Amino acid sequence: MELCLFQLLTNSVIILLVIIVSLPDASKVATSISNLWPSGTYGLPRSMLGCPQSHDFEWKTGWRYQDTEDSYPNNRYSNISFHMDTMIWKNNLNKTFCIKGKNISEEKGGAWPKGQFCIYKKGDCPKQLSEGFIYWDDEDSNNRNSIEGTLPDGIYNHDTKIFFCCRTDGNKSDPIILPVNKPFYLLAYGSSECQQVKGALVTEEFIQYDTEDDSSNKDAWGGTHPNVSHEVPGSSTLVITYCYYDSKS
Ligand SMILES: [Ca+2]
Ligand SMILES: [Ca+2]
Ligand SMILES: [Ca+2]
Ligand SMILES: [Ca+2]
Repeated sequence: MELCLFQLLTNSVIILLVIIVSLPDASKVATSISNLWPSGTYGLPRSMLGCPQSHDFEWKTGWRYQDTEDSYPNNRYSNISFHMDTMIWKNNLNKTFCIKGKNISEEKGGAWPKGQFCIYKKGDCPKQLSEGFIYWDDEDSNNRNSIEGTLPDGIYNHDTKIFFCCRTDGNKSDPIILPVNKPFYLLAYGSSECQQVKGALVTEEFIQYDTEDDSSNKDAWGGTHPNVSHEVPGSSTLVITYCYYDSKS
């Protein structure tokens, strides 16, 4: 009888241990719903509410004033929904960026998750993201392009060439995990459809850029770049899709 009781107790202890060991580690769970931005250096469009949150790094900001077409100018944006920290006039625009530098402590953010989206390039593209660019042929006459602060990698003279890093190997409808406690932007890749993000409502927004009307318009894009198209085939007007993410709660 005593032996039986001992056996019972021993079994109970073993079962309890098995349960404890198989319970998820609280710290691991916390990491998997991370509030950390992926490692590396890169940029995002800045929302009207500022840069996304950060822990062990600071977002630097900068802006690019783009002097776009002056003749019958037609810059536009998605006025039903638009949250970018950007001034858009018919003939010019000024957009701002959030640029992530290196983490202050060891990099803990991990890799960008598998998906289909683009971000601005700053230094080397993060792992698994490939590089591309968009070139805007800005106004040729009396061009007043200007810059200030920290910008994505690019060429900022009388025209604008900006480099991007895109991840292309996932499925847009499989939500990826990113910090959603402050709104942020990604750029759409491949089509105007946006990547889904866990816990966030996503809105497709756009900017239509009226680039130089001259017949020698030099608008171009290459490599792995965000979704961009002419407003009308062959027109000197570019449309780019921006994805705005806001927490569901
Ligand atoms: Ca202009
Ligand atoms: Ca030009
Ligand atoms: Ca012009
Ligand atoms: Ca044009």
